[in-house]
Amino acid sequence: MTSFMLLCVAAILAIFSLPCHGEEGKCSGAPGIPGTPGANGLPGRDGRDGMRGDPGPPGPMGPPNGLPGAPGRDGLPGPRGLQGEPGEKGDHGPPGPEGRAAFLDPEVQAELRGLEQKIRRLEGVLALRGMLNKVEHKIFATNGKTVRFEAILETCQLLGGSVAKPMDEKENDAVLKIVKENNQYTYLGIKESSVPGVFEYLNGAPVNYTNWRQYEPNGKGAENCVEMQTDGSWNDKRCNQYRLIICEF
Ligand SMILES: [Ca+2]
Repeated sequence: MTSFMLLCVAAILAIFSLPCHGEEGKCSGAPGIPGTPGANGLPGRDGRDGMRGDPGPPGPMGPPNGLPGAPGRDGLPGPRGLQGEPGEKGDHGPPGPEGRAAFLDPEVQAELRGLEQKIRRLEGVLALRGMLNKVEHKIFATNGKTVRFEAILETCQLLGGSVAKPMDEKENDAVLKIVKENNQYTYLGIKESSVPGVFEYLNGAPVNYTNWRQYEPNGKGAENCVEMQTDGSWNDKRCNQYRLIICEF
């Protein structure tokens, strides 16, 4: 043992007597022997939660007669159906804003003046040809044809007028002018009533103006129509003669 201790001392001395190689002549000691490892420390705190994992596989089917599961999610929308029947008509909407009165509208007024002028020109052209004669609010017109009474009635009605029936001297003169210009007698819109010798308008109203020729009417139920002759006088006459068509509008 003594020799071992001596060896140790010799070793330590040898270590101390090693020449120094450090800078500025300082010597550093030799590294010591590492100590023994310490005991384990206390466990650390829990870390943060990890990311949510994938859903697991569906579980096994439950036993029969089990409770029904919750309803599934709605499916995709189906194809568009056929158009339904039209619904009932709705109520009237509220009235629109009030318009401007026609007599205050300069555009409407200008249009009316233009139309009046055009109509007046056309009337002038027709009057010149002996086809039309105007008296106050009535217009008497002919197409120059001669037909039986029934055909005159039909023609005038078809055109939206009626057989000429002068209701005063002015109107009688207006019809007469056309009769003279065409040199043809005409039938008037007057017929014998169920009482022979008593005449009335075609709608059954009593005549309020007449211009019978002397000794007329003389048919006593045999001459049911009334003609105007070229002097403007009236004569009861059978209805099957050809007479000038004169309508009033
Ligand atoms: Ca007669």
